[in-house]
Amino acid sequence: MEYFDFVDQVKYEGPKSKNPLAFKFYDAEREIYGKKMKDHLKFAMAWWHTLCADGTDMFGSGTMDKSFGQTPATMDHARSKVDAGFEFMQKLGIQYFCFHDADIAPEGKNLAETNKNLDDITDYIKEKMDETGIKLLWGTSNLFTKPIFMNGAGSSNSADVYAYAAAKIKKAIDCTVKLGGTGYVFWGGREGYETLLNTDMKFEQENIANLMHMAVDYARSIGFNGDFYIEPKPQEPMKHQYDYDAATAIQFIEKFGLEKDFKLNIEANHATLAGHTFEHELRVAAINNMLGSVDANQGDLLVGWDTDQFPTDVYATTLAMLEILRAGGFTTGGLNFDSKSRRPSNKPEDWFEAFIVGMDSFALGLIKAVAILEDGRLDQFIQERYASFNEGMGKKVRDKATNLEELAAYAETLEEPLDPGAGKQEYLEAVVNQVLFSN
Ligand code: XLS
Ligand code: CA
Ligand code: CA
Repeated sequence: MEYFDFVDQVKYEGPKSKNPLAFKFYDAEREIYGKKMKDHLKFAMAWWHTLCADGTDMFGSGTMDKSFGQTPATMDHARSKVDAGFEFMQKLGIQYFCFHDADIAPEGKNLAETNKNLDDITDYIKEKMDETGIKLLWGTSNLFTKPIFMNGAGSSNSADVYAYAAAKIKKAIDCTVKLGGTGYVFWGGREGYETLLNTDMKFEQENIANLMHMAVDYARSIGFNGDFYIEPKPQEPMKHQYDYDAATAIQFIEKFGLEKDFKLNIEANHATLAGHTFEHELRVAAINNMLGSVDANQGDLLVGWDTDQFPTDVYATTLAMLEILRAGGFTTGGLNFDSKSRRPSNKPEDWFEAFIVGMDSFALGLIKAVAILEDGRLDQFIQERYASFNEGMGKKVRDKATNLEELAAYAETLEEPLDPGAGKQEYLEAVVNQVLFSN
């Protein structure tokens, strides 16, 4: 059965095309900066937003029909989502997907039945993967929706809930390995707390880290050689999160000795919720060798919650791609559209158009980031800005070959006032605008 019969294959038609169901900038096979566009960008479809989310919000029920002709929460529905999902990815030329266990199969009456559903659906997904060549980017377990996780999963006060979470993680790792995934994500939505009055913070954090160590040991024992990722996010849904932003998550990873196996999955909207830019979070990850994968979306800067919009801001995608290129590009990771069409964008055409603008915005970001690197003025400015560390006392500092007494004696020989040099932010912003808009 064909679910999206209004479109055959979404093709690249170039910047002048007015066809809403064509790419204007994403030209998958185009070589740029040493690789094909599709290999730089490694786009992935998020199972949850694309095939499950129906537009429900705090104030209203669903606006989108995602039953795909079947009764929701049945195995027939799960299979029809697989069919619809693979048709969707093929028509858009998307080569990867990401999932939570709960997105792909309905819950059974107990763990054993749920696991059986997961076995059956992953058999079916695997068939489709073999048929189409589409691959799994990463898998994860949903440890936040069920009421038992109300106090957290790895950070739960209940040892039984902790064991249940471990069972879910074990099975989600099995599914990820079975489908050849290159990443496994921990997004700790409920791994935080509401009030310190009821919380042993130190114990909770140690328990989360232990669970991660056990997950690594198990996954390695069954042949997983991909990366684990922590996905930082502040506040939502818990008030205080243990994985607030990239710097906090890196501190956690290093404190608990997880750095050999873990990197970060950076999400644009989570960066802005933490009061950072997307490029800031990418840079913090990159300079710590922790840039693993990216959840590509954008938030609404006028509201304070996680709106998971499709990325359309080319300035932001350009600065993000600049960070990703400077870090050497993706290895195990990619760009997962953790994005949903707006609640009133409720027709299947809208879902295609949402992906098209997201993919085009990142393609433009890639093209413009390469242009910034080739232009060279930004890199050159930064090099010159720190040039005083290339000789004399500056070089001694760089080489860690001096001490406080020597620096103090040197400082007394300097003519005051000192001039550290202008930051020239406006000039640099003008350079970026020129690269963005000059052709
Ligand atoms: C929620 C997160 C979640 C993770 C995977 O805000 O973005 O969807 O990506 O659990
Ligand atoms: Ca995410
Ligand atoms: Ca999000």
